[in-house]
Amino acid sequence: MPMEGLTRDQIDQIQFLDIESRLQGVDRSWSPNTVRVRMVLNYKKIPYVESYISYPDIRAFGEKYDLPLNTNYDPPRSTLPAILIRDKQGKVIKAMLDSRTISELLDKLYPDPPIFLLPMGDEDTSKDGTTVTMRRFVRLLSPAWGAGHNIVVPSIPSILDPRAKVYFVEDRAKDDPLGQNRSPEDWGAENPEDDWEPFIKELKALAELFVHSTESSPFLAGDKPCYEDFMLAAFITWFKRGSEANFKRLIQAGERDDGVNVLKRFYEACRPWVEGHGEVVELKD
Ligand SMILES: N[C@@H](CCC(=O)N[C@@H](CS)C(=O)NCC(=O)O)C(=O)O
Repeated sequence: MPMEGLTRDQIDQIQFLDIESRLQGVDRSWSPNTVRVRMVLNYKKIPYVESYISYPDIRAFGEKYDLPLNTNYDPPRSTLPAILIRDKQGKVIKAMLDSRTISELLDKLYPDPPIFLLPMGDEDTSKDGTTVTMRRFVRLLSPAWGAGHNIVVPSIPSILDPRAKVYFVEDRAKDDPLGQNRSPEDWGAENPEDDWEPFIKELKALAELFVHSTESSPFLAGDKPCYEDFMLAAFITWFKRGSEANFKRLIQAGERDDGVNVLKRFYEACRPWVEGHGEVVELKD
């Protein structure tokens, strides 16, 4: 399987692999990692087909295509999203996982419109000091992700297909924040406000990145979305798919002093790319 030097004219089909759920239609896709790649494909208008894999089958998929393991897990394991790229003979000429690695490849193959727009560094580089940098964004998203974990993860088992639910509940019990092997369904604090209060604090800090948002310029870098917007929109989608009530409360944190909700505006602007779907095909050899 050639890894380097892939060109667009070699590509006959891109197949996007997402995680199965029991939700239907545009709601079927829910993962904060897979939705990012979906957004890249949709924003760049890259033709693709898609297939869904249930959690317990991800491992066999990874083995079949000899995908590198995701070392963030202990022990390392195969994860989604993944893509398979086929040539005109239907042969898989590239198989890869990891949302950022996939997005970088897609950006190289389909550079227009570009998605890596944010400058890297911490410093504010714009004249008015409002430029969002990649590091600044990640420094704000990470704690929000951590603080929201015990709110969103308990909502996930109920949206999974039955086999995936069993797998997920058993597997994630090992990560019980109290170390008691509890099902993730039980991870929420006894008083939900104990989870929400710190989460809202982090969300408000994130929402400050949109302080200069306008109707025509609702994204982190202004009027054009970038990869970090996709990270944030996918994160919000995770909450939405798990629980509409959680989503509504999360979005409330985006209310600015002038009454404009910058997170609502942002998410609405991202929705076409969150909800766009390729033709669903069976996973074949
Ligand atoms: N850094 C990876 C993370 C991917 C990841 O952790 N995916 C999870 C689902 S959201 C997964 O596939 N887990 C498989 C499992 O737990 O067995 C990426 O961005 O693609």
